[in-house]
Order: sequence, then structure tokens, then C-alpha cells
Amino acid sequence: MGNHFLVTTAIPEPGLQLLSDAGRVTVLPEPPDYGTLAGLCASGDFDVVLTQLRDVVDAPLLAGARVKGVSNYAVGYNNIDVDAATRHGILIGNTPGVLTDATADIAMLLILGTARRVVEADRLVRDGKFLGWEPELLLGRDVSGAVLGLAGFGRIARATARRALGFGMDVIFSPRPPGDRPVSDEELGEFAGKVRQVPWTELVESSDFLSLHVPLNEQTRHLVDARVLARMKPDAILINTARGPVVDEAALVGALRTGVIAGAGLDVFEDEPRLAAGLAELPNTVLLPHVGSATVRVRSEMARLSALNAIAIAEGLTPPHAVNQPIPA
Ligand code: 8YV
Repeated sequence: MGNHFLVTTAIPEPGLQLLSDAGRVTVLPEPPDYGTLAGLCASGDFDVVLTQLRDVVDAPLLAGARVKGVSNYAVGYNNIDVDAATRHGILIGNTPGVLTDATADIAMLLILGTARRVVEADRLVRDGKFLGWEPELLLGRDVSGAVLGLAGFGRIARATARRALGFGMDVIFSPRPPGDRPVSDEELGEFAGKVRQVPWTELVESSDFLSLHVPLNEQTRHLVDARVLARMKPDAILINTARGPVVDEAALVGALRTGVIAGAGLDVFEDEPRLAAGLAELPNTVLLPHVGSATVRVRSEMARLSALNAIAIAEGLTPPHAVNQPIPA
């Protein structure tokens, strides 16, 4: 008897400790495939399952699941069919807030890294091709004075805006889904008078750096496609720390190859861990392996929040970070 938690991928100790103080914990030795996860959720052995981004929790799995909730070890929850969970009375939790600054740091790192050609520069030094200072060596571009366009204006976009303003960038944004509603001065808070809301088309056409901060859903899948890329400035750089499928990656490779846009800084990919053909060979890209939230502190905090969500759900309470509100039976 008592609570039984299923953890699909080992999470840091603070989370595991909280869970084991509240019940029995089963940590899978390796990430489960879909069938294994579906079987475990349907077994009736577990009260709550702690998932990560690669666990697909879709409508058929949820229909057969005998769990009270799913606690996602992530702020994003595009791996979970939340509507289906709601219909089946299954609570979903996530981990907002704790990874905001770390992810905004990575967005800024990609802006600076693409602008100043850091990957090319590093490779040149390692390859023994640095033959002494040269006036024309690896000229990049200034970020100060450049226009940063933010697609979305949630927590991570705002934290990115804060950093970009510190670097002297001119920040514009379009809320999510792009262009859907005006943001009042009150909602802008500390950013009132410092950043400007523009329509989506203006954001696309006037950004020197276009940084994506929207969740992945049916409105935002391939938000940046060949047509959008064609409207960007030829010297523009695309930054993505959100979700890979927000960009049509094959179209992006084409645009980078043919000079439709100048570069891309990507922390996420359309079909992780695979890259679209040709992407890795392009010099005008900085490519990171989905490390936006990868700091020791953030992972511990994410573990803590996902454990707290799981424990609350197991106890029949609303989790501190609830994504849905199931329809009462
Ligand atoms: C996580 C993320 O590392 O939280 C998110 O939504 O994308 C990353 O910070 C990843 O999702 C772990 O499941």
C-alpha cells in the first residue's frame, strides 16, 4: 500500500529523496519505449509517472492508463496529449520558472555565438590555422544596435529580452501564437517603453536576430517555414531554444545554403537527435544538443518540482504546477 511512483529517467537526488520520503519509487534503468511505458501505466501498479520529453504520452496510452497523474520533468509538455489526459481525469504537472534564466542564457549564447562566428573561430584555432592576428580574420557582426525579434513573450522570452537590452539590442516581439493579441503596458511591466510589440510579419521582416519562444502545438508547428524564411532579411539569423518542429528544418537548410538568411543558432531540432540532411555541414550555424536547461542547479530544481507535483497528485491534491484541471468524474 502507499504511494508508488514510476520514474522513467533517473532524476537528481533532491527529487528522488522527496519521492522516497512519500512512498515507493521505481526508477527504470533506461528510458522506456512506447509499448513498455504504456504497459507500465496500464498495470495499475503506479499512482504517478514521472516522464521526460522523450516519453510519448498520447491519447491511446492515456486511455489505457491506470495512473492519477503524469509529472513531466520539463516545462514543455508537447510530449503529452493534455486534452486526452483531462478527459480521462489524469492530472499533468510541469516545471516552470526554474529553467527560465538558464534557457535565456543559451538563447543569448546562440545570438553571440552566431554573430561572432564562435564555432568557426574555435575550429580554426584547434586546426592549427591561427597564424597570428589578421585584420580581416573572421569578421562577425555587432549585436549592439541590432534588432532582436522575439516570437512569444513568455517567461523565457522576457529573460532573453532582459539580457539583450543589456547588450544594447533593440528588442521587438510578437506574442503567442504570433500576433494573436495586444499586450498591455501593465503586462509589459519592467519592459514598458523598452521593447515594442509588432505584428508577426513585421517581426519576421525587421529582425536581425529572430528568436523563437513559443510552445510547440498545432498553431506553432512549422511556424517558420520556407515562406517565412523568404521574408526574413538576407543577413538575419534564426535562433531556436524552444522546440525543433516550430521550424521546418529542411526549409531552413535550404535557406542557409542559398543565402536566403545568414545563419542559425539551434539548441533544438525537428527530429531529435537526428539533424536534417546537410545541416551539420553548414558553417553558418551553431548547433547545441538541447542543453537550454542543463545546469546542475536547474536539473535539481526541476527534479524537486516534478517530485512535488507527483506527490501532490498521489495524495489527491492539485499539484503546485498543474497544466490541466481534469473534468470531475
Ligand atoms: C528539458 C526542456 O531538459 O523543460 C523543457 O521543456 O526542453 C528542457 O529544459 C527537457 O525537456 C527534459 O525533459
